[in-house]
Amino acid sequence: MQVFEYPDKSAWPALLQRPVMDTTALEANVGAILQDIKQQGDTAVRKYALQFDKVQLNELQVTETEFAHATAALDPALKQAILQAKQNIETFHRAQHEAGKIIETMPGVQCWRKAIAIDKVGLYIPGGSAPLFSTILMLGIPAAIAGCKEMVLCTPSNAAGEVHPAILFAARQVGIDKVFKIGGVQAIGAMAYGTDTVPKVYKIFGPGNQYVTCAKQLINKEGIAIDMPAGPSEVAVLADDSCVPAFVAADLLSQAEHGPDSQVLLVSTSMNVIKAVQQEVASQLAQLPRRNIAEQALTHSRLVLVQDMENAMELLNAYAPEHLIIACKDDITLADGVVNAGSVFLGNYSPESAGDYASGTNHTLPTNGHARAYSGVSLDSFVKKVTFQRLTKEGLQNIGATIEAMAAAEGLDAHKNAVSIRMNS
Ligand code: HSO
Ligand code: ZN
Repeated sequence: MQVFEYPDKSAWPALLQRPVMDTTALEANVGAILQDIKQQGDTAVRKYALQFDKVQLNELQVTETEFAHATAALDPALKQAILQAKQNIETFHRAQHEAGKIIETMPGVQCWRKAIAIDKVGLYIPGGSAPLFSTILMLGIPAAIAGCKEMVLCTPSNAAGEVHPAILFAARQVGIDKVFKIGGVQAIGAMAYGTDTVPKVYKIFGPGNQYVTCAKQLINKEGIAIDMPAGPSEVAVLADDSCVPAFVAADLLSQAEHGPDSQVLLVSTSMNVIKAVQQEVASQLAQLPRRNIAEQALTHSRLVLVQDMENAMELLNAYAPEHLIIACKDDITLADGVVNAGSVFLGNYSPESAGDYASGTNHTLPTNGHARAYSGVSLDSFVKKVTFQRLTKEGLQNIGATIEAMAAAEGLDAHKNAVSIRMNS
């Protein structure tokens, strides 16, 4: 990990740069696969499963028997953990529900807003090295609370055509029963366009590799909504002398183990802290089964020594991390200074892992600096807010002249007439 001592502001942009992911080179290939799925449906889905995932899929949809086997096969302690996490995530997301209040802006002019669930949503859960069943909770729970009528889940199977039991168990727990053994670009295409087996959805959620990300961007251009622009995972830690270097190191490594392109950043006012964390990272890394991945991520990770906390917060707001851990004695006061971050973890006892799995907050968060303008997934991501209004005759009399004046000034006489005709009736 590279150390930067008191970097000048002019050096910040280079220091805060993310590993670049340019999907333009992929677009032609990914676009061709999507076209094929659009035209050939399930036939194309099977063809690409064989070509890319080396799996011959007869039945695309997971059967009841498979769900039952998964539940029976899963370790009871893991089931219990999933249920506990589910409960906390439900509690936190249920509280995000807003009652649509009727607002009377002028006498007789009532306006209100109602959150209505997106009818059909699709969730994508990647295969690969870690079966991210926790992401099913993070997406499926708010979708269920919002009241989405159709929830579809696509995830690749292994070469034997099996899906990880924890994925099936988690899906069942959140009320998803349509699970398809489809991965990659094919999955995004199948959910975007619909096939004979896979229902078409209106919004697609979930992480994925660069091909999946590119596919999501392409179908988004065709009018299907997506959760957010995705990029590699990242964490920034702000630590002072009150931190426990072993804890900080563990947090940095927990994010580094996600993928070789993950990025971790430590910002501190103390060189002692930086040195101690460095040492801890080295010794903890040696013990990790995924040390190869974490090691690669650490090559583009940074340790930054800054003058003071003000400087630190300015730097971190400029970086806009997906996760921000504040391991400082004034963590609560410092939190007031956070402007750009996806999710913030305060104090020495709030590891990112808590939010990744079970405290209740959502782990689908804006990466790549998008935290400057985007929020993470929440109940809001699964609803549309529809506005309603009802004007009484008196209400229209009260507001009519205002509308007529504005419509006339815009030269839109038909608009003006729609009011005048009523006022004069
Ligand atoms: N840290 C990831 C979420 C996750 N962690 C899932 C473990 N499982 C999001 O950046
Ligand atoms: Zn994680």
